[in-house]
Amino acid sequence: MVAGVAGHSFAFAEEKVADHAIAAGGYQALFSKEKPGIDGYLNETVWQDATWYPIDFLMLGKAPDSRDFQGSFALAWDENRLYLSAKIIDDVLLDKHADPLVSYWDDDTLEIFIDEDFSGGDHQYNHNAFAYHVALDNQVVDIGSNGKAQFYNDHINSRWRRQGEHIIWEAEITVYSDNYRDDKADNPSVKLRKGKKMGFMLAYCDNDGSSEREHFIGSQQIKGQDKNLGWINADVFAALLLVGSD
Ligand SMILES: [Ca+2]
Ligand SMILES: [Ca+2]
Ligand SMILES: [Ca+2]
Ligand SMILES: [Ca+2]
Repeated sequence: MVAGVAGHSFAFAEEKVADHAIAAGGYQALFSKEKPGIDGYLNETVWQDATWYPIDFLMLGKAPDSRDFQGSFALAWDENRLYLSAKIIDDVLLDKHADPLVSYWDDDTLEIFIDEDFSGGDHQYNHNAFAYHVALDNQVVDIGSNGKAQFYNDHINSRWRRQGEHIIWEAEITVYSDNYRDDKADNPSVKLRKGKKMGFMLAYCDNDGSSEREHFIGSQQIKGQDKNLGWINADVFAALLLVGSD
C-alpha cells in the first residue's frame, strides 16, 4: 500500500471500494444496458452499482501524498465496448510535450492495459496486449509492431472534466484481439459477452513539472524490484471478468 493514497476518504466518496483481496483476484466489469455518456459526469447508474478499485501501487518514483495523486476506477461493458470511469486527484495537470508521440509517459497520462484473451506474455512490439497511453489531449498512443510509438485514437474515446483538483475521466474502449494488424484498415473488433475474461490493469503517470514523470501508480501489485513491466509483459495484468447486471 502506498503511503498517503490509502483510505480514499476524499470527497468522491460513497463508492464501493474493493479491498485488495478482491483486486488480487481480478476485476469485474458490470454490464450496462444503457451506453454511458463519455462526458466526465458519472450520472449513469452503472457507475453507482459498479465496484471501484483503487490505483495505489507505486511502480516508479516516490510515493505521492494525498493531494499529489489519488485514484480509483470502475469498469462496465456492453457488446461493443468496455467502459472505464476513473476518479483522479492530481494537484497539477501537465502536458508539456506538445508532440503526442514524444515522451508521452512523462506527461500526465492515464494508462489502460488490455490483454483481450488474458494470455499474458510479451506484448512490447506486438498486439498480444495493448498499453494505451491516454493523454490529457485525449490522444491515444502505444508502441506498434514496428517498434515505434503510434496513434490508436480510434480505439479509445475519452473525456475528462476537472473540478478543483478532482478529475473524472471516462473512456469507451473498443477491444481488439492479438490478430490486430497496424497496416490493416479494417481490423474487426471483439464482441464482448458475459463471462468473458480479459487481462487488465490501470495506471496513472503523474508529473507536475519535473523533467520526467514523478511517479507511476498502478492498480496491481507487481512482485520484484522492477515494477514498470506492464508496457512489456501482460503477465502483470489481472483478470477482468465481464459480469451481468443481475
Ligand atoms: Ca458519463
Ligand atoms: Ca500530482
Ligand atoms: Ca493476448
Ligand atoms: Ca500531474
